Amino acid sequence: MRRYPPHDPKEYIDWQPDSAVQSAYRQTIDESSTLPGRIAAADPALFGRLYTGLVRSRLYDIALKRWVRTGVLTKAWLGLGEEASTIGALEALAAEDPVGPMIRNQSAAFQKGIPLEDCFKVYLGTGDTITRGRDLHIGDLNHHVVCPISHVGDLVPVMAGFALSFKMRGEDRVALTWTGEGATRTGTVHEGLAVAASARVPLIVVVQDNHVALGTRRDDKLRSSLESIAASHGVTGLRCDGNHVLDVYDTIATARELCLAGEGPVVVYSRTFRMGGHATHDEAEARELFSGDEFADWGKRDPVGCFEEYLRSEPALLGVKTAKAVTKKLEKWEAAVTEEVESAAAVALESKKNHPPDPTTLLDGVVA
Ligand SMILES: Cc1ncc(C[n+]2csc(CCOP(=O)(O)OP(=O)(O)O)c2C)c(N)n1
Ligand SMILES: [Mg+2]
Repeated sequence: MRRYPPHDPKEYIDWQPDSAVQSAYRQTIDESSTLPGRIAAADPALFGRLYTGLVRSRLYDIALKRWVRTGVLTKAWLGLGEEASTIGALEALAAEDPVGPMIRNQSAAFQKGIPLEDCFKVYLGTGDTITRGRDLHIGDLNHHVVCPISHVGDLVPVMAGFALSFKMRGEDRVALTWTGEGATRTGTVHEGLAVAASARVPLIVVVQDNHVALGTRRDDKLRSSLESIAASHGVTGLRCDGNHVLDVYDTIATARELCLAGEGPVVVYSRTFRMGGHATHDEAEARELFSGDEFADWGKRDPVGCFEEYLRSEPALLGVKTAKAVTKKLEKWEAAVTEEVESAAAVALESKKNHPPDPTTLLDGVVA
C-alpha cells in the first residue's frame, strides 16, 4: 500500500518484503494443521475483506495522526503495527458474536458496522454521534460492539457475562475481547477468567502482547509467561503470530469452534509489537524503550505489507493468474478504502463545525 511519511513509522516508509520474513510467513501456514484447509475452503471474498480491513485500519490511524500533526486533536491512541490481531479475529467471528475492544482495537468498531464517520466524530467530540461528545471510546450493541472501558482488563468479566448469557439461552454465539499483556496483571482479568472457566462459557480472550504497557517493556516486569495464563485457569490456550492476519484468523476460528463445542473459554496469545507510542504524545520516548534493531525487525513484519506479498505469491486466492493482476486488485481496493476514509474524516470535520455537543444535555444519562 501507499505509505505516508511523516505519519507512518519510519520502518514502513520504504517498506520492501524481506525474504526471510516472507518464508517464515509461509511456513506458519504450511506448518498449521488447520490453516491450509481453511484457506482452500475459503470464499475468495475473505481475502479481500482481510485486506481492506487491514488497510482501513491503517488509514484510520494515519488520518488521526494527520489531525494530531495539524492541531485538530491533541492526541490519538493507535493500533499501528497491531492491525492483524484485530482484523483476523473479527473475520473468524459470526456477525452476531459481540466483541469488547481495547481502544487499540478501535478498528473493530467500524469493521463490525459502526459508521466510520462516527469513529472519527467521537474523537472530535461532536454532538451528533453515539457518545454525544462525551467520550472517544465507541461501541454500539446494535452492531455487537461493547464500548471499550478505560480501566484496562475490565472488559473480561463484562464479556464473560455476555458469554454466560449465550450458554444459558442455548445460543450458538461466542463473545470475544482483547486485553493487553500489561492488563493481564489486573485482578479483573483473572476474576473474569475464573468465572468464565468455572461456568465453561463461550468466551475468547485475546492477549494482545505488543511488548509494552505505557512506558514499561514487558521483559522488565512480567515474571511468568503470558502463555501460562490459560493453564493457570485450566482452560485451552492457543497462540498465534499477531502480525499474520491469516494465522490470527485461523486461531480464532479454532477457538470459536472449541467454544461452540462447550470447551470454552479459550485464551489466545497473540504476539505483536506497538510500532509507536502508547498514544501519539510519547512516540519519541517509546523509541527509547526498544533498540533500533527491535523496531527494524518488527518493521519488516508489517502486517499489511506481508499479507500483500503473500497474496502476490498466491494469485489463485483472488481468482487471478499473475502477481501483477493481484497488485491491480489490491490497488483498486486500496483506492476505494482511501476514498471511504477520507470522506468519513471530512464528514466528521464538518460535524465539528456544525454539531457541537448540546450543553443542556450535559447531565442526561448520568446515573451517579
Ligand atoms: C486499571 C487501570 N490501571 C491503569 C490504567 C492506566 N493505563 C492505561 S493504558 C495502560 C497500559 C496498558 O498496557 P497493555 O495492557 O499492555 O495494553 P497496550 O496499551 O499495550 O495495548 C495503563 C497502565 C488504566 N487505564 N486502567
Ligand atoms: Mg501492551
